[in-house]
Amino acid sequence: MAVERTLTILKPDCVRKNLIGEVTRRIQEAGFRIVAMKMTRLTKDTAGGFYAVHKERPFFDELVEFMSSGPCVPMILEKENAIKDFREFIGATDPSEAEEGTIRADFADSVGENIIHGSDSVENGKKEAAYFFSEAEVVANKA
Ligand code: RTP
Ligand code: MG
Repeated sequence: MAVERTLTILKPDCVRKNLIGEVTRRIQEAGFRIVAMKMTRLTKDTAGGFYAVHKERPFFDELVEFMSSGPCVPMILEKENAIKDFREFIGATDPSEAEEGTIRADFADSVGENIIHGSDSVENGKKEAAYFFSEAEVVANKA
């Protein structure tokens, strides 16, 4: 299996609930290597740009409002089969449908406020990683 990178965001509800440590611990325990990480607060423009694919969806404004409501923690993670494995690890978008033991099943309150993001394809993972991190900020790229 190929080594892939995925972009995750510990969303503002994860930060507000003081779950940065617990979720990061689980990410590492599951074998994902953190190769870039920062804390930042998205503006409405940055949040809207990140989720631009959902621009026409009825929940878009709510999503932008939520994602810009407080600090969040984007990370680039590396692992064999990272994209699919991470989506399984975080669970379904709606926490009531997420498998037991997944991040969203354990910590998320609703489909709108669901703790964590995971890229849905290798290609989108690359775009999303570049949206948050410069090449120099990716530690695995440094000598
Ligand atoms: P994400 O992109 O954040 O990893 O989530 P996802 O792939 O599981 O779900 P996606 O369809 O890409 O939706 C992006 C985010 O929009 C919010 N959402 N709200 N109120 C709603 O019905 C609704 N549907 C989606 C969630 O925060 C979701 O993670
Ligand atoms: Mg998505």
